Amino acid sequence: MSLNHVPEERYLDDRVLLFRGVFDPETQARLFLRLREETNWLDKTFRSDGKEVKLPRLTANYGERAYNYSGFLFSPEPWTPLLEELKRCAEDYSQESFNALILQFYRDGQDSVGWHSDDDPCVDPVTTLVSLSFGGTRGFHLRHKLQKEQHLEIPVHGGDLLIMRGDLQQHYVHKIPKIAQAEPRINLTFRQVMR
Ligand SMILES: O=C(O)CCC(=O)C(=O)O
Repeated sequence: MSLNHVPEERYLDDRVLLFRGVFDPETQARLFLRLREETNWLDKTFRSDGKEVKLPRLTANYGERAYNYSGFLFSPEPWTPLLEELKRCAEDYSQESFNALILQFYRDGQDSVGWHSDDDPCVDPVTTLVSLSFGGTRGFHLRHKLQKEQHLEIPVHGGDLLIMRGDLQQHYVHKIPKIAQAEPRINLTFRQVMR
């Protein structure tokens, strides 16, 4: 399918497309504040070695379908007008439609998400995700599941839109590692849940 917009950067045989500064600095800063205030953020815990451990970030799920995300079953909140507007933007850039959204709030450099792929059973193996970022810059790392030396770090800034598509989730994992210092950052990933 042909795209409406031309990406500034392409990686991994066009399975990762990056559109820089889709939202100008003022707009992305305003959207960051609205998303921080208007989202029903959850402070989740998981069990590790018999202990309750906090997820190192706040998280939320909106949309039409429950999402089974890395072992957490979310009950989604309904779309808000703001999230519907951002969904339309994600759909315009990707030429795909989405029915679920996961939001992550990295409060500082100690918040992170570990290596994972978005290949949960509720999504198709060949799928498109659109990731919108607001606030501070973080390094988005991608690594091949088998050839671990195939490792890429892409700095993602507030206002950028990143598409992951094709069979990327089958072959690559991604993460946002901890860093010493970072401004707060909010990330939205729009997804199509099938089951
Ligand atoms: O914060 C990001 O850019 C990535 C978020 C992510 O990996 C996820 O929501 O599954």
